[in-house]
Amino acid sequence: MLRIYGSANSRALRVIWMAGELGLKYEHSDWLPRAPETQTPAYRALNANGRVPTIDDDGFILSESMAINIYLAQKHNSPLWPANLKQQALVMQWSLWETDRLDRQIVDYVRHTVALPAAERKADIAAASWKQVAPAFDVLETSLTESTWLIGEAFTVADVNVAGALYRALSIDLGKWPRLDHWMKRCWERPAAKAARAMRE
Ligand SMILES: N[C@@H](CCC(=O)N[C@@H](CS)C(=O)NCC(=O)O)C(=O)O
Repeated sequence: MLRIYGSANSRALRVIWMAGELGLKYEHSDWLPRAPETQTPAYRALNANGRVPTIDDDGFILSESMAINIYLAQKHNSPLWPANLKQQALVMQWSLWETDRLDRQIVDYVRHTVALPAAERKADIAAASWKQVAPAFDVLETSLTESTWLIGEAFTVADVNVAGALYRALSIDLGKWPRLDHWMKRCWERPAAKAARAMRE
């Protein structure tokens, strides 16, 4: 049996979305980041970082949301994991790119503009993160002029991983990036995405 550790209100959101895309049944340890359960020796034995998400797939323990989604899609022979080696490499490229260029930056930007109580927001953090977010959005916009989805004409793990990580961008006006905006809407309108999102909102 698959168990997902981590609340939809965390980076586990993208894993829950992927489980939905694959139609997987799973048990859920619905824990928020830094919840006491994530700090126990038992959980640290699964994820030494004490972070979520982690999965336990019949005893196989895996952390890192991007790696989890790639593993699950491969394991279940999903068309979301392309058959072609070069397209597989592009899934890796986009997943690693997002982790490097946007994953923390988008969270910082949204937290310090709207999500945190006004008194806790820091304008310098918002400005510094936007300086990285905006060019990354430009990169996505350019890529999406060349293809319908991130990798050609089929929806793949790359779309789940990048759009899933951009959940916070759903609250940003993306009018300056129309293709990114349209792609985000197409990704987040998928039934599995909507179901995952509903667990958070
Ligand atoms: N790169 C990791 C990041 C995991 C991560 O930072 N998770 C956050 C919640 S979204 C967490 O558990 N934070 C707790 C902490 O920082 O102690 C992934 O994508 O899975």
